[in-house]
Amino acid sequence: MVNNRQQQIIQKIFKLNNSEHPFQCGANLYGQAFAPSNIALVKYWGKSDIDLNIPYTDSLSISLGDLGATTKISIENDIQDSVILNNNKIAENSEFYKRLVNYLDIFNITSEIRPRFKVETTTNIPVAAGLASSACGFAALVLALDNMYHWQLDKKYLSILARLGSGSAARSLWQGFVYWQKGQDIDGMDSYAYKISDIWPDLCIGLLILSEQTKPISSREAMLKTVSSSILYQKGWSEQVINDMGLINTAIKNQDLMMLGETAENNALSMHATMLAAKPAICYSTHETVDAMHTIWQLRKQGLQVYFTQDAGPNLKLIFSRKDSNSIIKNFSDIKIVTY
Ligand code: 2P0
Repeated sequence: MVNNRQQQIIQKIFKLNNSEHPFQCGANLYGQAFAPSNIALVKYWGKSDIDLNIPYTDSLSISLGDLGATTKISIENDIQDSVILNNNKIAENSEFYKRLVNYLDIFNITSEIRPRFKVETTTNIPVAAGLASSACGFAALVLALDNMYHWQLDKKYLSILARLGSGSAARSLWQGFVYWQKGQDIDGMDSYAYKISDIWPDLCIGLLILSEQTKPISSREAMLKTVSSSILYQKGWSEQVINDMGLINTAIKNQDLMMLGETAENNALSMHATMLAAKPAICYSTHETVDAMHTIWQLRKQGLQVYFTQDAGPNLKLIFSRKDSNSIIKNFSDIKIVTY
């Protein structure tokens, strides 16, 4: 179902850009783009506006280099869109298909029938890593549309458009450290992300896949339940984010691994604490997750500077220094280290 408030955003952006309607601009035969996946060091958790994906708090992420999604979009000569993910055609009755088609529908701000599209996406993220594939997916789609229709939109507007698909997609348009400001406007026109700095050369991220079980609850659903029922969230999360944001910004400025790692780890654990305090409790950690946390804390006691962050799933992302890569691999043989 097309949401009018989302369409008002599209209208505003194209008016500000002095452009015609999104699908009435002259089109190339196809558009193509890559967007990196990102992981938050200060998490986005909870929406003040569910329709517009406006978050309650700011968030800050690090992008994952060449791990992400590449999307190609072209006109489909058919009565419906086709969606292909990693060479598999997606069924039209699946939630994934419906979410993508609904997203394309919001760009159709005229009364005419919009063109039908073929959307082909390939991802190179380890399938079970729980690496917010919706983030790089919607970011790559927006960039591919911009490329196909020559919108030439400012990245701030592309970030807003990506946000309408998935909140964390607002941050997937840049490499490096990216800041998503929640904004003040009730129409969401100032809720967008921007790059704050490059990743410092010595910093490493490792993906530790611990469980391939499907998630017990989607992050979208889990956010809603946490906001409505967790007193820890209601009384503490905003303050936690304000405090952590100050620390992470200082850590980035000073390239201080200990400050960055300790703050990101505490932020992730606090986010999960808000979920554990929801009614009923939401717990993404498995016993493998908890065992890995204890291993990391033990290694730290022994002098290895390694920290973790955890998103809406059981897997961990490790934060460490490049010079310690061999020690990390020795302790976590299956780890995938992101290269920049
Ligand atoms: C983040 N996560 O900041 C947080 C931390 C998961 C845990 O953003 O409903 O897929 O599409 O806006 O962006 C995952 O949630 O949710 C997420 P929607 P999204 O990365």
